[in-house]
Amino acid sequence: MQQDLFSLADDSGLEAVAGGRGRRLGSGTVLLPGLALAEAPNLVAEIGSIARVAPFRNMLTPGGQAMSVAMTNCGPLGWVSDRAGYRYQANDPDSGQPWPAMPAAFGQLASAAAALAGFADFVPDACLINRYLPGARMSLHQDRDERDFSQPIVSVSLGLSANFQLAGETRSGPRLRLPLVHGDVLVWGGPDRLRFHGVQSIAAGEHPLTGACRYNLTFRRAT
Ligand SMILES: O=C(O)CCC(=O)C(=O)O
Ligand SMILES: [Mn+2]
Repeated sequence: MQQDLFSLADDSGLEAVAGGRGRRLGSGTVLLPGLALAEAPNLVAEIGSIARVAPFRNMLTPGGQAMSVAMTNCGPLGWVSDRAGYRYQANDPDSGQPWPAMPAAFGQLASAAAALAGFADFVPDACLINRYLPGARMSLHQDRDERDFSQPIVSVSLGLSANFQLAGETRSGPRLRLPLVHGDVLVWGGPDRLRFHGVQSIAAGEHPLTGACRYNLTFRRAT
């Protein structure tokens, strides 16, 4: 069963939160449409600087398949996947060097978004940067490699649009299909922290800021 949310206009029936800047999609899930819009050019420039030091790469799943989404990280810890499994580590496995520092603008945006969604004092120690070229997708999964599930996930969308899928705590239940566009920020935590989620195959297109690609920043508190 799939429920479509094509429009988040005021008549969508969703509860407005954060003084009208957010829409509640679940008891611990808040969409903040366009929250990152003003900062987006700076965020994309920072992604470019990070990728010059820690280039995007298609990591291997534990089963040995290359992921369609290319990834890099910034911050004290980075999420990695290879034949040994999923984990966070302080060094880029490709270079052996620490991940690039998290730009101040990244941390500030993540903390502000979490606070607007009702999660005070969120200080991320990891930012996974996903790069989706047209055709790339991320299958339904939970974010569960972090130590403390009382800390939310903050996800920032930049560039080409995506159809985000949001399920419950099982893969098989009803799914919400949520269009995420440039500048949107989605926060999930509390009772929704372990919701399954994924991204459908990105459609071809050109975005004025990112070209033929979508970036997603996922802020986590890993430790
Ligand atoms: O790209 C997205 O919107 C979601 C990414 C995600 O779920 C992840 O990196 O774990
Ligand atoms: Mn995820």
